[in-house]
Parts: sequence; C-alpha cells; structure tokens
Amino acid sequence: VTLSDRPRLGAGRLAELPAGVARPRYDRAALKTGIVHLGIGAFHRAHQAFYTEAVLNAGDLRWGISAASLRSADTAEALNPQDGLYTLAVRGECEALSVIGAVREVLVAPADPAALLKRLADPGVAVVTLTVTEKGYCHDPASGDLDESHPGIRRDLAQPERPETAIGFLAAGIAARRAAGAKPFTVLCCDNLPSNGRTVHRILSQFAALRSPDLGRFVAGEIACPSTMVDRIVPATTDADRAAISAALGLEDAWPVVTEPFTQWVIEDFTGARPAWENAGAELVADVAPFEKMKLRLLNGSHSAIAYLGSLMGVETVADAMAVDELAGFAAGLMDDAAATLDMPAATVAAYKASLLERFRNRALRHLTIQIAMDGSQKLPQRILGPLRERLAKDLPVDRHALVVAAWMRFLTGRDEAGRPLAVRDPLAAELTALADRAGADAERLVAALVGVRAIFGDDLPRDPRFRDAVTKALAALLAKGARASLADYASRS
Ligand code: CS2
Repeated sequence: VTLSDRPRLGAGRLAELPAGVARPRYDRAALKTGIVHLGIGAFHRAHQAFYTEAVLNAGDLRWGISAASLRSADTAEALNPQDGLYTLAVRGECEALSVIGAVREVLVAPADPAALLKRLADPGVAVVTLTVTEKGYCHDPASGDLDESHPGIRRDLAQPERPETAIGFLAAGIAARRAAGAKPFTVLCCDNLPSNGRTVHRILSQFAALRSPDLGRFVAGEIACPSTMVDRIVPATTDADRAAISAALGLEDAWPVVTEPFTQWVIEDFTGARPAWENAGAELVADVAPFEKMKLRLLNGSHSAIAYLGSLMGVETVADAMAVDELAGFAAGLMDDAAATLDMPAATVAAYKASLLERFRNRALRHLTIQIAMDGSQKLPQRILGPLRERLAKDLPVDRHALVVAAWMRFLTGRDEAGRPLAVRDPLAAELTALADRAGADAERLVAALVGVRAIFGDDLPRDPRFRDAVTKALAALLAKGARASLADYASRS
C-alpha cells in the first residue's frame, strides 16, 4: 500500500474531518476494554464494531474492543498508527462515511501471544467475539467435531501456554481466568457456521478435555457460547477504495472498510454482562436457529452458487452475475429450493428472498466472485449439502443444489471456461486439486474422486445414488456445454 502525503487519520485529527463524516461522539480517552475480538478483518469492522460503536455513542464506555489478528500483522500495521480509527463507507444509492472508534488496539497474536492472553485474562473483559472464518475453528466440517489431527491444534496441545489457534487462545484464557478466580467470559461466534454457538462450544470443550479432563468439564459446564446470525456484505477493500475514501476525508486512512446499507445481527440472549447491542438494532432472541438456517441457505448458498458458476463464466462480481439472466434466475430458484427446508413463515422467506436479490444487485459494491469462492470445503456443507440432504429426505429433486456441487468440482480443475487460471484457495486445496488433476475432465471420474472426501461429504452422500447421479449429470453438462447453456436447462425446468 502506498499512502499519499496527506496527514494520517488519528485521534488528534478528528476535528479536521469534513462536516458530513460521522465520528465518535464519546471521549475515547475514557474508554475501557470490555470485549476481546479474535480475527479482526473487514467483516468485524463493518459489523460487530459498528454495533458496539453505537453503544459507545450512547454513553456506555465499558465496551471498547481489544482486537487481535491471529495471522498477519497487516491490520495492526494499518490501524495502530491511526489509534485504531478507521472509516466505514456505507455504499448504496449514495455513500455515507463514519470514522469508527470502538477498536482501541490491534494485537498480532503470532508476534506476541502473551499480550493477547493478558487481555483475555482481564476481569474487565466480559465478551470474546470471533470472526476467524469457517476454517479458523480447526474442525471437521462434515461432523462439526474438533479436528484433532489439525497441525495448529496439535501444536496448541503441546504448548498450551503459547497458543496459535483461536480455540487454543480461548482455552488458555478460560484457564487463566479460572486460576485467578475471575468470572468466565461469554464466547460469541460471529462466523457462518451451522449452529455456530453450539458448534464452538463442542469444539472448545473437546479441545479443553484434551488439555485436561477437568478443564474439559469446566468448559462444557460453565462457558456460554450463544449462537448468533451475522449478516452484512463486506467486499475486500481495494486500493481504489482507499484512495477515494482518503480523498473524501482529507486524511489518509490506510485501511477503510466498504459495506452495504443492510445489516443484521441476531443473538441468542445470554445472562453474562454485554453491551446493549439491541439499542443499536441487534435482535436478541431465544432461538437463533431458524434465522441462521435461512441466512446460510438462502444468502450464502446462492452466493456460493454465483461464485462458482460465475467464475467459470468469467463473471467478476456478484452484481455482474445478477445482470446475467440465467444466473439471477438460478439464484432465485436455488433460494426457493432451499426455502422448502426452513422453519420460517412463507411470507418472511419471500420478503427475505426479495431483499437478497436486491442486495446482490447493488452496483456500488464490487464483491468478487473469486473472494466468495474461497474455502469451499468449509462452506459447502452448511450452505449446500445441508439443504440438499433435507430435500433428499423429503424425496424432493436436488438438481439445483447438485449443480452447485458440480460447479465447485469444475472450479477445482483450476481453469475457467475460457482457459484462464482460477485460484483455488482452500485449506484442503492441495488434496482437492490433486484429486481433480488425477481424475481429469471426466464427470464420472471427477465425481467419484471428490465425493470420497469425508470431511466435506460425510459417509452418507457418497453412497446415495440420487445425489451422485444428479451431480454427475450436472457436471457432464458443465463440461460439455459450459455454465450458461447448462443454466438455461435449469430455468426451463422450474
Ligand atoms: C460470503 C459471505 O464470502 C462468502 O462466503 O457468502 O461472506 C457473505 O457475504 C456474508 O455472510 C454476508 O453476511
């Protein structure tokens, strides 16, 4: 990143911001740290930090955020020189800019794990939020259990006082608080996992039990991991975004975040201390499951469909994909198919579907299909295979969901339909691309090779002839005539 010679955004320069730019209305010097966040990326900054900022603006200054990167130092290097300040650009019909002050510091866990452990042990911290992406939980996506053979988990078990993974840090923080007689924190997973709270509770308890049976029982019995449904589309920030936003501020912001107007946060209510996020629009409910299922299957499921089919066709962004009639029609059809597996009133689902199609058409965002295509092995189970299984159980056709699986398999061959390279970024990339290479461009062989990956497909799907036949047929069509022509067939069938 090359910065201009404008002065850098920072605590001492808030008064210089143009009048139209919102900024913290509270005294940042009086902020306390009440939240530790693991995995500070663009999503956290556009979502949980945005809700927390509203709580701080309302005058409750207990909830400043100490955020950590578990991998690279990039965010810390961009934000710490700005005193944690960054711009949130909300782009719809027009653009609204706010400078957010909720993040007090960004720690780099690999460089200084002790600093993060110290924050986790701080009795003033009541909530630990996480956005470490699906793969950050070191679990087996098909079963939802801890992956005990995961290299990070093995290292964290060997060296529990110097953890690397989010799970290792949580366990170490919990153990330290327990030893000091401090109240446990609440763990709030904000990633797109199925039953995310329950899943994290299971993984964390399993990990803790491997550290010691006593700690395992403590985590299982005493640590609350309420489920949440998080929703806001946040494309990766580009250099063009940086330049445009810094120019509008008149100050250099090394890492602003760009997002859409829509935002939603549904949280399973819990008894531990927490910010009054409901005053900022979050919904506190008794059961998140129906919301989460609807979101994962309608939004994320059709996102993945657009990502794989679109990138095969050379379509760069979600908004561009929505301009291709066959793709937009397929996304809507896939949502209808997924809707048959939900426990939500039909009118709610219909309104949600309409709002999604409109959000996907937002041309002010450039949400890249290749960004959404990453980590398919971690995403397909809850987005596509879950609803597919439920449709099989109800004897409903699974052609559309099978086409998404086939498009992902075709994607793994590493070339789009014009022969251009496609980057396969996935924790299982080496295994998946080797399997795809060995099978070659043959539908039967490719399906046979890939459905054998248990961590994705489990034991049941590879044995189900309805599943295999539907995927094989879809893949044969993709290979023979390409995505656009294949999609035309699905439209005529609905
Ligand atoms: C997307 C999500 O990258 C992806 O896999 O489907 O990040 C999506 O944009 C968010 O879940 C929206 O809330």
